[in-house]
Amino acid sequence: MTSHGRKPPSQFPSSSVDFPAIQDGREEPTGQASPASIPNHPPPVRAPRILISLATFNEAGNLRPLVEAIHQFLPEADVLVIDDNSPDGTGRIADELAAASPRVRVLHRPAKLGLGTAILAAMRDAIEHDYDYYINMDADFSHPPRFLPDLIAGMDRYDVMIGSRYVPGGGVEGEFGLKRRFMSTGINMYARLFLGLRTRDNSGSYRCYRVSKLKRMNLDRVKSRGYSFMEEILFWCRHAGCRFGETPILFENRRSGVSKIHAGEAVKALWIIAELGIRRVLGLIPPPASQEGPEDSTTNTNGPVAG
Ligand SMILES: Nc1nc2c(ncn2[C@@H]2O[C@H](COP(=O)(O)OP(=O)(O)O)[C@@H](O)[C@H]2O)c(=O)[nH]1
Ligand SMILES: [Mg+2]
Repeated sequence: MTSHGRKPPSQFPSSSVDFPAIQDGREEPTGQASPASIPNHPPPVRAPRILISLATFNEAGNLRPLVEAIHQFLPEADVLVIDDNSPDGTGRIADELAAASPRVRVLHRPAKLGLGTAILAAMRDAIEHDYDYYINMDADFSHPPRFLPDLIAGMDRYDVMIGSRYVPGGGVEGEFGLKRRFMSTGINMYARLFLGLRTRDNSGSYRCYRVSKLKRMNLDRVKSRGYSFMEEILFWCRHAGCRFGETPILFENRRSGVSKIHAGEAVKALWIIAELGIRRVLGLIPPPASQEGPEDSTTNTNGPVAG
């Protein structure tokens, strides 16, 4: 694997969005401090550092306008494109974007290695470069950038914010074929059942994670390489005591290019989730790397509690 255009992550002096503030040197931005624990000189408050990853395989028609749109909504965010040697030249476009903007970096991988491994690589990058929040988005405009501020806003209460199609106000715009709807509803019920998840949208990848929580998890335990990664990582986040929020999004059909999901991948995903569920029921899941952090309190930020 090679990485091009690597630059140190940027510091954000100011922000156009109403961000939850991060206090330097403190893990959790929220929580009640007792008067005795309030220092005379509180640590400086700064805007959070945000990394957004775009995994790409043949997204040449989408990448450039998507990066522009992201920076319209979150000008301070750094974008990491993870391209798996796309035959359509997406990697070259990513290099051009990185050359033109200090906010864009590219990780080139030699071959199509799966969306899950791309997101894992981005999580490791976020940890390595000390970001506060890490967001993943599909690179086909299915995840409209206008919802980015809502994801960020939920991070003052939650460790993982899910851009959700299945909470009030969320949904799918345009055509959502019966087959796809059935698959999506089915996989979500399946994941809730096997993995004990209580969140509604467990299969979408439009999410924001608190990097300090990712840091405390053992990412080497993640088995999924493809699409079951979305459910599996929620399982491990829950295992690590993350608090979950869901904010409604309107998913859109991809603007350009074609989907890369195929039947073999879907079957593999079902098996990985079932195996993890069986290990969970049999008590064979090792304890989290660190036991710190609050228990799961699954809640929606906009709309009723998910349960
Ligand atoms: N780097 C990388 N990106 C991938 C891979 N498979 C899918 N993607 C990207 O992951 C995102 C979701 O994939 P997509 O084909 O749209 O899946 P769908 O929305 O479920 O149909 C898109 O940005 C794809 O370009 C892969 O193997 N490697
Ligand atoms: Mg898509």
